[in-house]
Amino acid sequence: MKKVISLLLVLAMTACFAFSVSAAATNIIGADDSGFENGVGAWTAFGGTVTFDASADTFHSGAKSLKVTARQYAWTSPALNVRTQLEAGGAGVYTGVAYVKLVNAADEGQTGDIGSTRMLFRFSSAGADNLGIGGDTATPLLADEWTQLIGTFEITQAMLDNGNPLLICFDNGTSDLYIDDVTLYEGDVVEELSGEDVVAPTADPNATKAPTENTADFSSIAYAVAAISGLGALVIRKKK
Ligand SMILES: [Ca+2]
Repeated sequence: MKKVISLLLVLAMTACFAFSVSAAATNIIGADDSGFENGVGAWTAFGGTVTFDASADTFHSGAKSLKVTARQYAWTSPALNVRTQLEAGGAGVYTGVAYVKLVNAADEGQTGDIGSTRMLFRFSSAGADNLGIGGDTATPLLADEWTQLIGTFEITQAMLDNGNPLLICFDNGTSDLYIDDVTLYEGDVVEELSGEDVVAPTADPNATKAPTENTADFSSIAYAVAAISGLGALVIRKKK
């Protein structure tokens, strides 16, 4: 009987251990597009003219981040079309993470258009389906710390069906920004990743793309400011 109890205890402990170890969340954005170690990747300008390039000035991980300057409007920013990844994952909840830092300390302490930067997932060329994650007027960005923007948003089948670009971009304010480690996950992994030092996967060292300066507009998409519906938005400061 003792042996049976011992065996049951071992089995129970094994089961507890198995359940306590969950698979790490998998970033579905490519390494080059997440970490900017080999240039700007597939990011293009959206909503006006903007200059951006991989920069070694500062970084959240690796050796470079994306430096964004000369933003024409508050909504003008580099944008990454993640339609392919979202179509593959299907309708449902996703979690987005990015790290943002102000280039100029003079922009600190301001709220509204300069102080707040959302990681905005923009789905419609008419601006009707925008989901905002992260920064708000109560949490202005800083120049000496990376701020983690993290939150969930829900992709509907209608968004997948309408054929419009599904863009990640950064909204609000014309301040210059550093951006790094932009990552995207299927499901709600906010609890798992909040406060964690989320970094981009290691880029393929053989995929050497020359850094390029991109000042082109993102096609001719008409932009209209529309209602933002943020879901589970969180902003976390990280010293770096
Ligand atoms: Ca980086």
